[in-house]
Amino acid sequence: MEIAVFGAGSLGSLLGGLLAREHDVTLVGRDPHVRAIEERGLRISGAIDATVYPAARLDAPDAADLAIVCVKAFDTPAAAAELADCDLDACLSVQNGMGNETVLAERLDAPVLAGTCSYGALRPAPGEVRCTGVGEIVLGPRTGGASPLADRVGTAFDRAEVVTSVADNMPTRLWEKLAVNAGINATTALARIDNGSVLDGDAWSVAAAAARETAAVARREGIEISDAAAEGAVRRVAEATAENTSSMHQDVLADRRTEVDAINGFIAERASERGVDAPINRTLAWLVRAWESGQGVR
Ligand code: KPL
Repeated sequence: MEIAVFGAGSLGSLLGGLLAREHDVTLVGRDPHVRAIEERGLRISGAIDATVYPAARLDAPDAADLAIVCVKAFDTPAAAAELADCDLDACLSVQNGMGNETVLAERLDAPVLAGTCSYGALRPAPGEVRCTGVGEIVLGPRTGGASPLADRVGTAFDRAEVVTSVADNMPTRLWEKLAVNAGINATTALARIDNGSVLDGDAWSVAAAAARETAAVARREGIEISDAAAEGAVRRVAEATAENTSSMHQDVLADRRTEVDAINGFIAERASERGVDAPINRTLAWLVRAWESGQGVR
């Protein structure tokens, strides 16, 4: 399969690198990472050890069987505009935050699948990615149900030994992932702690409350997630990725804009539209946005 991975950050590089063990992969990213991959290939270290040689470029290729979008949520409109000129059979969003698939579907002729990822990744240097935890990709039609296309993509991922499940309930999976990100990302970024530390003391009070609020908003949207299930999902992921630095924590350490608008900001906004109280998500969004403004990255 010809696969273009749009967004060669830590997750895009890891996923693209793993898929390159079996498929014809092009990573679309920025220099100096792209130049390093062109010159020396992509080194994968940590839980998986491999050196792979995907193509790497700064802009979208003309065509691909599958585009995998891994850019930050705030870059989705720009990625969609660029991908609109690419001849694609399918697109898969593997991103944090809510609403990315809709933005892509509005711009692209190709069908858009939704995905979530629980692999952990860090990009320590140009041309390198470290797998900090083998997780799972879950993918399926963005509005739920089964589709032969999702099965084909799942089979292609399996062939590359990427742990993958094809799901017929992606809307529920996306809200569960949102609860996990709402609980872990801003809490770890503001307190500068690793994922496992959200299980302790006051950090857990904040993370669990953010997850419960997410479940309450999801239920108003017709997605049945109990408070206990949302809290349990945060706990499971925090345990499984205990030593990881969350993506928002990585952004804060690197003085980059975060995805808070598409995570806690999205929940706070939906909550107020639906008449649900979400003070913890509102506060987390406000604090992270204040940090972004102070750093001049907002
Ligand atoms: O998705 C993640 C992220 O860091 O953005 C989690 C699941 C919290 C893993 O670090």
